[in-house]
Amino acid sequence: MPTKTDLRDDIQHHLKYSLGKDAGHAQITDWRLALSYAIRDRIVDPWFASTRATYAQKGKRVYYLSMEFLIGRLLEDAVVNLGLMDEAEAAFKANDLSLDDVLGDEPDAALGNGGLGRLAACFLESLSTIGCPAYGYGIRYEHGLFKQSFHEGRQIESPEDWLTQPHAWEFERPEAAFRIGFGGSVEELGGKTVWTPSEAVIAEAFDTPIIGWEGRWANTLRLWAAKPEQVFDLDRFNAGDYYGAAEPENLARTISRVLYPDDTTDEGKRLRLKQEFFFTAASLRDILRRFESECDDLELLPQKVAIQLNDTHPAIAGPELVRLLADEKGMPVEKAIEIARGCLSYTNHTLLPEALERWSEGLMRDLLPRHMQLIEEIDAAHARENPSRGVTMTDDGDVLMGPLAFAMAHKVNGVSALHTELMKETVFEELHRLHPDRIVNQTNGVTPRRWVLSANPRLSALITEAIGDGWVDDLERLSKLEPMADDKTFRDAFAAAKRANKADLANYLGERGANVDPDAMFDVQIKRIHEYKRQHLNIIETIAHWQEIKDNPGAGWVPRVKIFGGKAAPGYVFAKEIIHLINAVAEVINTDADTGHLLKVAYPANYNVTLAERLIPAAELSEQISTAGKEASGTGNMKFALNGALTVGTLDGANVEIRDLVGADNFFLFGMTADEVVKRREVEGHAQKAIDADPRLKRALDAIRSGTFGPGFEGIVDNVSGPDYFLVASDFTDFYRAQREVEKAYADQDAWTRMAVLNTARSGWFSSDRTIRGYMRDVWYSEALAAE
Ligand code: GPQ
Repeated sequence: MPTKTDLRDDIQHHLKYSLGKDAGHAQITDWRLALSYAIRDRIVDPWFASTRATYAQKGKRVYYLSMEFLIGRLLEDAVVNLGLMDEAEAAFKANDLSLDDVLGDEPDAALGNGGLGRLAACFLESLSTIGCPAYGYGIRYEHGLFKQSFHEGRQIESPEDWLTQPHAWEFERPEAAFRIGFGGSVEELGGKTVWTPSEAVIAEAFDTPIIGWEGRWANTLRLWAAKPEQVFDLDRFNAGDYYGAAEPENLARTISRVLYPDDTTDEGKRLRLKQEFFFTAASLRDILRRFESECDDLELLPQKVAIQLNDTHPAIAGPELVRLLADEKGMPVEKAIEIARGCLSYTNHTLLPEALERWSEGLMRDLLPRHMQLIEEIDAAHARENPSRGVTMTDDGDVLMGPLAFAMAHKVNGVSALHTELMKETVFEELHRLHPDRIVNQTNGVTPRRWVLSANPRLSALITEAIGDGWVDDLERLSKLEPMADDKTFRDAFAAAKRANKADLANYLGERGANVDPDAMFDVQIKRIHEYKRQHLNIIETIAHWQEIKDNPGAGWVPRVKIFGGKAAPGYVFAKEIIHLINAVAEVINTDADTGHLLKVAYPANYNVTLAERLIPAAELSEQISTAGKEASGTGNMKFALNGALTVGTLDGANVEIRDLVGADNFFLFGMTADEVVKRREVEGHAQKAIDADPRLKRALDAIRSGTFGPGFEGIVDNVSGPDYFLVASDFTDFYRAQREVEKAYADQDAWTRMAVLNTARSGWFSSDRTIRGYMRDVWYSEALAAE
């Protein structure tokens, strides 16, 4: 270990020698980069120590393959986990700078869309905190998730550009590169199957260390960038064809150019399949190389290697690993399937039919001819082992990636208890019957280091004062707060922390043109915009409530701020109409002099991880209102409960477990159950019946249709009063009732605070440390290590 140096000196050193600036001329970004390098220096030794410990122990490594890692900012996480907040603050104070401004300069690494990508990021942090030897593998997108702005209330997308500034955390590894082929043909040569691709790109590694709590352990996030085999075509350049000369480079780089902005829909693009194969194939090659550097018996692979497929996006890992073992290492195909299955496991994140990946056999054969053959062999082998059940990996000319991932995995997991049961009853019913031990549940979790400790310093200080700091990596210790729910002094301090967070948020929103009263109830729905998540139920209820207030403004209403945040996939027309409607309603309600002091709607643009870190600590009511059976788990719901917000929600995803833990009295339940939803859809004219039975709903829909909020919203009204697949109309009446219960409860502030304390005290189970331990025990069969 190098001798410990002073953080302030190291910042100055990097400012001068890494950035070439003196303090007098340094911009905020220079300071931020100087701090990042100084912190990175402190991560490298524990990182090396972890790697050495892993090699020395020759144990099992976990590989988490994910198309998305929604990591957000890294600097604050690293400073917090190394316990250097105070030192960093002091270092900048000496230069008349605030640490908050420096930390706030970092762009979000938005290499993901939503919950699935953020879960991967929480898992990386927990893997390091626990000391489980692990690698995250993904794509180094040049452009992450698009930026959102609003023009006349409509979503406008613009490209995200996080790499325009130097990315301080990564180490480029030009020596760690693999050639990844596409297309071409397959031949039998001397008893061997040989795939000769017709095109190829180079996958080059970039490593980011991920430091765990107290710097005890650090793992690696390895992201692949696509590079051309040949930088440019010299012949074409010399002939004056400058565009043509650059073509090979452009084509190759396209693969890692941009994150697909779709969330839970399958856009079915050739480039997407290329991206999936690109990073999966590079990762598998890297994994085999590392294995072979330690061991020459490939049959031992499952003892040393656990590969988790984050949804089906990397499901081509099944056939690719079989291909590597069989075609390249000479193992019989059936044996290769068995070995591959011993390594692979698969997490399912959705049951929505439109999100279950399928690729046409034609495309698959064209792009990955050998893999298409192997998929057929895997399918045939599965049918031989399980005769007469009619399970197949193909349907109507498409390869079904869910069944393929299932067949190639030794464990398949759902992400909440309800979702796991529904997997068994619906999409994987037949496969589950054949393999009754394969599906297991691992309810999602979130890292308390980011989502409580650093996002909510006021609450964290209060918790630590009350029960010590052991909760940070043993979150179930929050249960020690339970008795304090009955302690008035503690409740007052808890309420004061929330009030201060709300004041901060009110300032932030005010600077962006939304003036809100920090004493009103802060009611928050933040997530991707999707019909099943039902932001339109929320805004229609808001309209109905506004109409009631307007009828009788003096009736003692509880003032409320309805806060929305979220992006819609650029091609998702209905979701974009919902965004437009929310903004249009905000425009009318926020300028209504009769109701302005009682009801406001705020929709800050460009919701991302950093904005979530602002909103969640200030939230009092968490909206988790998806149609039951549709939200696989949710993870925002857990962050809110931990930060002392009460939930208004349906019995969907992990809401069910949240309610079980925090207690039915501390949760506002409404709506149909998953079973009732299925039955309700059978009722003819269900939407119209619900509207006829509830004059408030009818009046709200009439207001939208008649243009109270401007023209162009017929699509939403027609849907809600017609097919209404997501049962907005049928759940409206109960939602409206639940919201009035919320207000009744909020009117007694002290009783509300008691419920909020109980939410925090009883949510410790939702730490992603618990989730990771579950995977280690039930799926990966791996052990934690300690660095030297
Ligand atoms: N999820 Cl399939 C995504 O964020 N993107 C996706 O493409 C799919 C799922 C979410 C899911 O909707 C949430 O309910 C989960 O909490 C989350 O994955 C993590 O499991």
